[in-house]
Amino acid sequence: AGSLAEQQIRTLPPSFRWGVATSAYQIEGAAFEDGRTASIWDTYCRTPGMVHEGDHGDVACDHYHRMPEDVELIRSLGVDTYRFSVSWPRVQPGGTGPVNVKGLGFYDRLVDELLAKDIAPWVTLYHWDLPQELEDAGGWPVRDTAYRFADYAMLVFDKLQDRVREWTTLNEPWCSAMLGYWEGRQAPGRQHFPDAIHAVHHLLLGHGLATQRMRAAGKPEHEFGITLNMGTATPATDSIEDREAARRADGLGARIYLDPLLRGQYPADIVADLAERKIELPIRDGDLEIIAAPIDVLGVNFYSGHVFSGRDEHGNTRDAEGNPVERQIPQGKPVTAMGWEIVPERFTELLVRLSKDYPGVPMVITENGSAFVDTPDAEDFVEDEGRTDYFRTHIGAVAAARNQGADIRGYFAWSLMDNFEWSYGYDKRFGIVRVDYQTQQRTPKRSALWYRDTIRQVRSGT
Ligand code: GBH
Repeated sequence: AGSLAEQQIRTLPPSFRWGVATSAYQIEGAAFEDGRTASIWDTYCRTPGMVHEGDHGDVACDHYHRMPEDVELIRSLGVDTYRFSVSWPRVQPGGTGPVNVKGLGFYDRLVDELLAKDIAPWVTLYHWDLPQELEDAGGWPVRDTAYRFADYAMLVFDKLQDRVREWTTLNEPWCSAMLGYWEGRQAPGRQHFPDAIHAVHHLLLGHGLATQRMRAAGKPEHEFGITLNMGTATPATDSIEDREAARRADGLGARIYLDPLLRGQYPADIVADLAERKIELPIRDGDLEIIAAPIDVLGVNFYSGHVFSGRDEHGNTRDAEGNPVERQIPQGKPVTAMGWEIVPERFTELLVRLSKDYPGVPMVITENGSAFVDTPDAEDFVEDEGRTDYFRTHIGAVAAARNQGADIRGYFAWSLMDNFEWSYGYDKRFGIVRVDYQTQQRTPKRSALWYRDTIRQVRSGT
């Protein structure tokens, strides 16, 4: 029998794809070796007060020097695919000009190492590490950055396309735009809403330009896509202001990306909201056709879902600047160490909704996972029951969505190992493998063993 989640998981087909995911700045270290230049994250980490305890990615998991061992670790987990990102300033220092042969050589060796162990490489071209020089020239709010990104993408594609089938352009453009240029909680730490909206368009344009060029240079078997982070936005009550708050949260969180990518136009309600604030998307003729270049797979990163109210604590529907209120209302559910509520049923809801609103695009869960305060134990912090439960219920939720008609082809656990958790530094641990940062020793946690056994069971149909 087993739990409901376990029963759901057993309905996944033997062909379902299983992986683990990481990103360059979070694990590589070797921040200034072999010609790599600074990214906006190197700069942000050195800005006092931005990152927990002044942590940075100079060493991180030292993966750059331990890559072969780490690939062996991946193999031992029994996954068939490894999702990693390429560091732009490593491959093209400064973000323009010729390729840095040594930097690109690292990914060349990584791909060979993976293939030698029968693990498919899944490349993400941009996981937030913009070369600092491009930020100095204006960053994502300026149009030129989109063209620079497409040039960089081609440098990587030319070298690896003979061995890499799966290509993701961007990881979570919402984070790059909104956390980077509006909330300032991520690099480059700017706080200007119109800049963030310009960044949205140029990120999408960069995705489209890169996708078109890679598609033209590639083979039919290549698959191209983008990864979006999405949750759910539920109105707290049936009131008009709560429903409006949820609509806006979903609009700026999901539809402003999904609609241009998959329907060729920005959502009219959000364009109207922006116009009311005198903000315009910097669209030029032909941009929407480029952005809507066909994709083969939509990457979905899910962590939590939220309930929204359109009123603040005092009952006001407008904030001090006159903008409509959008307040998240905690539901009293258990939370992870990030404070994010654990709501696997929302994951099913999101995936089923995507399959209905944007039919015809296969989905892959490119990230899902959790940080927990791993409790010390005889095995040294590896008895991570909370994380294991999170995986069980969320993979069950994916299977449930599949059974309701969502076309989901695979799942990646975030993350292979504990790593640099952005503004939270090394304080928050998402790994299924523990990293002792003093010794760089890797130890699989209980969740890793559970994941390995689950994959084995699904593959064998037992
Ligand atoms: C991902 O981003 C990243 O791709 C990855 O690099 C990172 O390590 C991982 O997640 C873990 O954080 O404050 O309750 O509203 C996740 C981005 C953005 C997740 C916003 C949750 C809202 C939570 N996220 N978010 S809440």
